[in-house]
Amino acid sequence: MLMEKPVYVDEKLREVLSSGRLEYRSKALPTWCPGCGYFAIVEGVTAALNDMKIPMDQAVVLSGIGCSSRFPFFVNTYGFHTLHGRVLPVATGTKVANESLMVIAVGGDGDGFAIGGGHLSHAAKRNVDITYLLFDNGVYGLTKGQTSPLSAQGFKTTTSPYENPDQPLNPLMMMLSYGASWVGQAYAGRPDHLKEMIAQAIAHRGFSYLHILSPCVTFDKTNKTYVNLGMIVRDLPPNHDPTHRMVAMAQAEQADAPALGLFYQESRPTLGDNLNSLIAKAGGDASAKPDRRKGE
Ligand SMILES: Cc1ncc(C[n+]2csc(CCOP(=O)(O)OP(=O)(O)O)c2C)c(N)n1
Ligand code: SF4
Repeated sequence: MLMEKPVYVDEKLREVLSSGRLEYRSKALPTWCPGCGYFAIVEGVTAALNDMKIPMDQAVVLSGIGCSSRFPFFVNTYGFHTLHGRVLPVATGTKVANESLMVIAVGGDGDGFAIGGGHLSHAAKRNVDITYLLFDNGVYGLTKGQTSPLSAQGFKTTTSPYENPDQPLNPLMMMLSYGASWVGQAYAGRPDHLKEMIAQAIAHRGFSYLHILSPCVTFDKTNKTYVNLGMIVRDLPPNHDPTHRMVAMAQAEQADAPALGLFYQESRPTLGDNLNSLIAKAGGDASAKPDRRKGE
């Protein structure tokens, strides 16, 4: 039987150092708990930016509030740690103010689907040309383990010792019905695939929603753990057609066996395109807009 080659630390270190992706990491070391899935996401984002050769001064990483939202501190791009649940309006404003920026919004499932839930539909339907990376650990990590709208029914947490009575939202179904033009899912326990999905999401022109399953090793010992997720995640079927929303929804419905990959993609005008059309209709010249990068 063929054994998989073990990964040696010094080999891995050489590979990381020579890849150039550490340039995309800031000097601040992540403050996350050892084993948190978020380490794989910062690796994925920096590796994707490096592979895509996106200059650091053309990228901005924005976040809400939460363990996940500490993210901008750890990458060497422009960044802004905004208010709890408000990353999408800030990301929308950032993109409208400076179309040349590559905007990545990040945050937790509490940030995105509880306090920030009202913003999801608008960013998706307007097709703002940004990438939204949603870190789903199914719990409020920063505030020490309360349930989130994505917590499983029956999950016992610090503030629901008699079990969470609510059924979770289905985030992929929501984003598909809101009109997100790119919808995918990845898992922090599959870092190579995660990096590929982040790169695809960034490359898409329009609103990209990447749902990332990511264990909280401190406040969830029973539910979305590496062991449990590792047993239930699956690849999308090889013949999955990402141009059909209903086909994507059928996959999203199978939430007990989360599929990884690109669920849905369509090409349609972005918010920026539509605003430029409005400017033209009003007799203006969109190309005469000030170029922020030149300080105009
Ligand atoms: C307006 C407001 N309400 C509540 C809080 C407290 N708070 C901070 S982070 C957070 C939830 C964090 O959970 P999540 O977004 O899932 O991120 P995680 O910490 O799990 O990465 C809450 C409720 C806050 N900072 N601001
Ligand atoms: S509390 Fe949970 S989400 Fe927060 S850093 Fe620790 S493991 Fe990660």
